[in-house]
Amino acid sequence: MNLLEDLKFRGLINQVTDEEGLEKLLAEERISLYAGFDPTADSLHIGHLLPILILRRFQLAGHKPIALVGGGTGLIGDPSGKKAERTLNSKEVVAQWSERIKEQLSKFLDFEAEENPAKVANNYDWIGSMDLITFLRDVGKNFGLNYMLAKDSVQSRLETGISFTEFSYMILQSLDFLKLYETENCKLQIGGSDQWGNITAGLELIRKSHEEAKAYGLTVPLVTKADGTKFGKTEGGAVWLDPEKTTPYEFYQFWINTDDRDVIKYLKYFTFLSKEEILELEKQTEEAPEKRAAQKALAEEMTRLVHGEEALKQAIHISEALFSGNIKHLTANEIMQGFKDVPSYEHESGEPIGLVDLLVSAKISSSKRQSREDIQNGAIYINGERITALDYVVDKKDRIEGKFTIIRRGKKKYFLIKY
Ligand code: 383
Repeated sequence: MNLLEDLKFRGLINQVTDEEGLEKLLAEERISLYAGFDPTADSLHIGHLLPILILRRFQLAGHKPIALVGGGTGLIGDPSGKKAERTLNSKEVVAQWSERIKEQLSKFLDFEAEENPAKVANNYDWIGSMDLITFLRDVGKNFGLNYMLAKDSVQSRLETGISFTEFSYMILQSLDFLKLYETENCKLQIGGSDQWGNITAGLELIRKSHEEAKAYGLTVPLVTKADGTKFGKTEGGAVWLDPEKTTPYEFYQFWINTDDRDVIKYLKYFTFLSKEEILELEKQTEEAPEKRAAQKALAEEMTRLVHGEEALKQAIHISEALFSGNIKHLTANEIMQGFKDVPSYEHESGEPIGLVDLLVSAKISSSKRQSREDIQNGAIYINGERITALDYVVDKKDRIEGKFTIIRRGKKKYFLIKY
């Protein structure tokens, strides 16, 4: 299967400017292509993954990907797909976020590849130093007001309001495409479906600047969920690629929880499993959905891809321990990930403390009487082991790596005692 056929099988193509032309080009040459990412936070999230992985798919097929960090455009704010004007972040903050995002992007691409090494670029390098007269004379002249006003990103904001700043954004992104076309012979820009307007504006600019030029745009679909809720959000908010913000365990859990109706689509979108492997998992999901083979494969592939083999092993270890209640063998690091959101109590003195008292202080049981009842009923577990002795004293021996004691009340309610 060639690259475009594979992308089609995976349902990854939303729109292409000239599919036949692109197919021919890809068969003839090793091309450079790019996708842009604005530093609007200190990390990318899974909403950014599809285009990043498309860059990788192109690289695996022999082409040269350029990941562009919008250090300049991030200071302006893309109105595409946004209902309201953005608040501006300071230059220092955007510069700092640009660095982190550049590092994250780099993990997915190969900079050492002999024939087709990846590149990263930052549009602050050319936008940051451009003077106003040059911008208005050399760039702005190519954009008709009617053309700009007709764009979805502008139309959808005419009622609610859009500043001149955000209105101008498409010109900057177009300039990037032209710049990369001229300096890197970059002939294709990819992005999410929200980027179609900006990408085609860039193609216009390239056409106007170079008569014979032929460049292309391709967008990936918006990832949807069968239950109608927004993809990539959990109760805790966005699912980040930064392990400090979303732990590998949480990341793994996010994918494991995929609905049967979505899981095959996500395997196609996000993983590098082959068509045959995916079709096999599809069959297994139809025949034995309760085994969740497809969800497991998805969670494994994604966690390995984003966080690496070691983090994947930990995530599986934590998931199995929490599922079985047998948590004795978790390391402190694994506990921190797995119990990030459970209620915790700091036992400041660190002195030995009677279990009855501890349950009350940590608000695990509502009173001493309740606390005794809970223990006698066999509802209390320390590090996975049931404790029924009323005179049990919690001390050093109960601390995992000297840092935590995990108390469970009933089937599923976990509490973390920190020292
Ligand atoms: C900036 C300069 C360029 C080309 C692109 C850009 C960024 C672009 C944008 N993209 C989104 C972002 O940065 O705002 N104007 O958060 C998202 N992308 C990708 C994809 C997506 C888009 O980074 O659909 C989701 O991830 O295109 O919303 O020269």
